[in-house]
Order: sequence, then structure tokens, then C-alpha cells
Amino acid sequence: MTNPYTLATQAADTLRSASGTDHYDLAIVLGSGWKEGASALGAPYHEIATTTLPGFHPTTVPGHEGRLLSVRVGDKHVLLVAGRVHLYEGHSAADVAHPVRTAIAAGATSIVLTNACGGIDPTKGPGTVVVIKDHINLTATSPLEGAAPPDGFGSRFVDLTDLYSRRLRANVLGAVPTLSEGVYVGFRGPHYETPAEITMATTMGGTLVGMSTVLEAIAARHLGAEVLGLSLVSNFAAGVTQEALSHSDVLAAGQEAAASLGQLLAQVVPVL
Ligand code: 8IG
Repeated sequence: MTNPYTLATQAADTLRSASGTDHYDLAIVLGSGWKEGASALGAPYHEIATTTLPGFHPTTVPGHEGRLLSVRVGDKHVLLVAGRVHLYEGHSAADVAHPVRTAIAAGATSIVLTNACGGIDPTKGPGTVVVIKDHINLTATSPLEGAAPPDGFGSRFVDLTDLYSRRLRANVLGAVPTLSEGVYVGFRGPHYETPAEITMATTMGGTLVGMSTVLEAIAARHLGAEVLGLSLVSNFAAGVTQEALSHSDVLAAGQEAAASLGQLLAQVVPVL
């Protein structure tokens, strides 16, 4: 089997020649809700189905179709990843990290990870965007598990002290002072948490809960990219309010927020 780094380089080469882009500056992985908003960044100059690229898997989540969009924002070449894959679809940690590794192999030095998540803080309800300050990885896996990275790549024992770049967070909070920061707790899902698990996450210092982002962040940091995480709170986490959680409510919250998420991305990209 091809190692994940070679596979990402192959995918990046295919993407770069298909889109006519020598190198990308940054990539944005679009979570639910964010995808609809991303058109605010401008019309893509190229679009490709991920299934035509090495190492990508079809997604099994409705509303998460796999496409890579290339868009020019100011002087930056931005790669939009629509259709990430998740552990809960049965994919491996390496599969989950593949789009981010591909973007970095195609030149991206900053990775923006967006997601929809559950919110623990009762003052930050559905529709609130939170900048990820740090994470707690409860997936019990890592994209760096397995064979050591080949020569020329960093050690798998990677330092995560500054995982969510202090510099990028400061730039974003400077550009959009109404944003606040939170700690994202990554679960495997696909079930939502029990109220007791949310109590645990709260005790640990978490303020957001989700099923993505953490593995991609680790893989990106390992490859030397700067990581920014942006979470749309789509529901209160279990037990925070009396309401039951439903996937359709979550999708509706994303649809509702789409326009403002797009505006936010348009404000953020220039300062990255
Ligand atoms: I949207 O409440 C969304 N994604 N783990 N818990 C977890 N993931 C989520 C949630 C949630 N809401």
C-alpha cells in the first residue's frame, strides 16, 4: 500500500495539473453550513470531484458531497474542500487526514478547519461561531498511528503546544472582534453524547463537541502548516437544554447561518 504522504503528493499533483494551479496558499475544509456560505469568497475557477483523485473516498453523508474547489481571493489561491470524511463513516484516521495532506502537498501553508458542532456554553447558542483555541482528542486514534513517516517528514512525536496557531487566532480575533474562543472536544460519533459525557467534557475544560477536525488538525500541524479552527454551534450539547438533538435541526441551523458564515470567511481569509 502507498504511504499516506506519497498518496497525498499524487493527489496534489493531479489536482494542480487539472486546475492549472502551481501552488495553493491556503485550504479551507468546509463543514456543514460552511459549504453553502463559501460562495461568498467568489466564483471558483476550477472544480473537481474528489473521487477522481488518488486516495479520496466517496462520502456517505448527505450534504457532504466530495468536491475540491479552487478560488482566487485577492492574491491567494484558496482550495476549498467540500466533503470531508469522518471516522464514523468507517474511514481510517489516515483517510480522514488525506484531504488536508493533499492540500499541504499542493502548497498550502495554512489550513482552516470549519465544522458544525454542539455547544456546551449556555451563552453561545445555535448560530454562534467560535474560534478553536485548543482541542481534546477523544477519538482514541491519530493520523500518525502506524508506520513512521518517511525520510523528509517530521517525527510522528509531534509537539501540539501551538496546534491552533496563536498568530492566526490573533489575526482573526483582531479582524472580527465579536468572535470568542473555545475548546473543541472531538468524539468519534456518529451518535451524539449522553448528558454524562457532556458533563465529562465540561469537567475536562471543553466548550464545544464534535466529530471532525481533531485528526485533520494533528496531520496539518505535523506537516508544518498553521491551523485555524472555526466552529459553528448548531445545537446545544446533550443535557444543556431540555431539547432532544436531531440531525435535521443541525442541518437547518447550518442553512440558516450559511450567509453569515460566508461573510465571516471573506473577512478572515485576507488576514491569514
Ligand atoms: I452539528 O452535539 C453537531 N455535531 N459530538 N455532538 C457531537 N457532534 C456534533 C454535535 C454534538 N452537534
